[in-house]
Amino acid sequence: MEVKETKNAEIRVPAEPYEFTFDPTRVALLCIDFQRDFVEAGGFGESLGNDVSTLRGAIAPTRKVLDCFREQDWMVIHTREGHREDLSDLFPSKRDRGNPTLRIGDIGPMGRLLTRGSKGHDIIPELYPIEGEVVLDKPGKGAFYGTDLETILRAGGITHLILTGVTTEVCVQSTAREANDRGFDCLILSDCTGSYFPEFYESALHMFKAQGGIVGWVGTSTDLLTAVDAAIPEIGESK
Ligand code: TIU
Repeated sequence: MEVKETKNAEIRVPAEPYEFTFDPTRVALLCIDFQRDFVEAGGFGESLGNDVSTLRGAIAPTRKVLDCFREQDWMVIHTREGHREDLSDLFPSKRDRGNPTLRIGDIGPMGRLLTRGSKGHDIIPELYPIEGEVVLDKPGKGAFYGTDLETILRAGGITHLILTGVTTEVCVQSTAREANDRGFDCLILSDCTGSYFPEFYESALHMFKAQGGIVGWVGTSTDLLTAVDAAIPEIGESK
């Protein structure tokens, strides 16, 4: 007799350094800091001297993964780096680092840089959260630092994380390391993350997967979506 796959089937994704497997009831998608301030002109990223166009390639593939998670009703968490309007949670060391022309809290073309409530601080329209998704404000680079992310994940029974976001070697890397130390298995999708520095993007991905996956696994959105499709055929049928 043919055994039908169920929603609880293990999903197996080709990845490096080896296959990443997860129980779909225990997985969450992290969309890290897809904010106008990093991805669009006139924001915090540009104020640091960066070419923000280098990040835009990550948006379309992340949208496909987001659509898949929404369709499956799997947990989605969006993070936003930024600070309270009174800047009471902003360390002087972070405000003054690099002596930029515009600092966090100063007014730029999209409002106050990296300040909650400003246009620049918000998530880009292409990946905008919908009702039921977690939006997590964080004052640091890692998404676990100074937030209730770990509580949310543990309460939801989450053990496996799919990581997308910007920038690869800053907030994504910090978050992956924090997650790894807390016992979460992380798959970083290489086409769903971006850096202002191509060499840092490459190095960060190498570091994740080196030494048998010392921080986590690296894969692609296509391989993830194909694996989900194969394990849960109704995804394809409902499109
Ligand atoms: N500057 C840089 O590459 N990144 C950040 O400041 N924050 C995040 O990565 N979100």
